[in-house]
Amino acid sequence: MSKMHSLPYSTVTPEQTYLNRRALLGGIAGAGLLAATGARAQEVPEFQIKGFDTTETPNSFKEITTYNNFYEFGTGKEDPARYAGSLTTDPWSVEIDGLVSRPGSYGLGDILAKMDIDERIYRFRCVEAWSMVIPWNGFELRQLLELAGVEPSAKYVRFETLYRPEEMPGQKRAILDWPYVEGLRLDEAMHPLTIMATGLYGKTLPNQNGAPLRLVVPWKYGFKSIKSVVKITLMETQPVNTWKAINHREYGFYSNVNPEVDHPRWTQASERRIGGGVFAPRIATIKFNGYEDQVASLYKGMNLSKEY
Ligand SMILES: Nc1nc2c(c(=O)[nH]1)N[C@H]1C(S)=C(S)[C@@H](COP(=O)(O)O)O[C@H]1N2
Ligand SMILES: [Mo]
Repeated sequence: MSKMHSLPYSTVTPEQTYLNRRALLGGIAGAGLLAATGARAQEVPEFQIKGFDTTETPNSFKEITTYNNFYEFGTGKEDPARYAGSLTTDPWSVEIDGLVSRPGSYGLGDILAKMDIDERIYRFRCVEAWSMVIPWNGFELRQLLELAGVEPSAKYVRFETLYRPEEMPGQKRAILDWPYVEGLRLDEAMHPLTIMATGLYGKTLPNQNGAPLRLVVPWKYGFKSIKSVVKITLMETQPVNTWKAINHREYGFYSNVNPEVDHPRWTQASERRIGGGVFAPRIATIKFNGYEDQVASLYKGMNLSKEY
């Protein structure tokens, strides 16, 4: 486990720091990855998962931080990069309550000091049929849940984003039912693929990506990955997530990436990789976003076209 936050960051771009580091470590494709970055994404990426990581070439730092969904700052893809600078992320704490043995307010610094910060290159797919490859830094959510002590009766986890309309201009309008809420079943939350991200490209998480702490669940659609989390509640009953509450015909609780179950407005069979350009061929969407071996067992016996 590498402590990515201790990486020096000076005048080089995050991609340079990151790619050099991976080449040094002899990580995925090593120098091949460096050579490939210039001519990225004209072809459909070769898809493979090694350990936790996809071997696809990551999107650039610029792509990942300028094409975002974060409705607290507006509904345009460029709004978060433009307006999220106003968010104060220090001090920050996360309230953990409900069915836990050590409920309370956990300061971010205290949390980070106890977590193993790791690096994960995940494919990330939005229900709107675009995708990216993102090198996250973060820790496994289960570590944080274990810190609070999950009681045996807990079956679900509910997450809540900060509500602070004076810094989040989108919250002054009733675009969504604020604050943004998401949920996972406990076994999904405890899965080693499920992380709380604290950075990307070895750099502190930019506000537009959900600073200082956001969920990432790589086999689910992007909207499950709730940003700027301030509250985590362990529950016995399934929490009501914002998007399902607004439109349950279009958005379910599970929201697993699944090419067999179309959304009424966007195909789920294929996706457009951000940065590939308008002429780049679409990529076939893969069930559970490529993590079928790791997560299919969680849904054994469920009808995924009903529980979408
Ligand atoms: N609080 C909050 N979290 C959110 C959203 C949001 O509007 N508000 N948008 C979701 C959606 S729809 C997507 S696709 C991802 C986008 O994450 P990214 O901008 O880091 O790529 O964040 C998710 N988390
Ligand atoms: Mo999304």
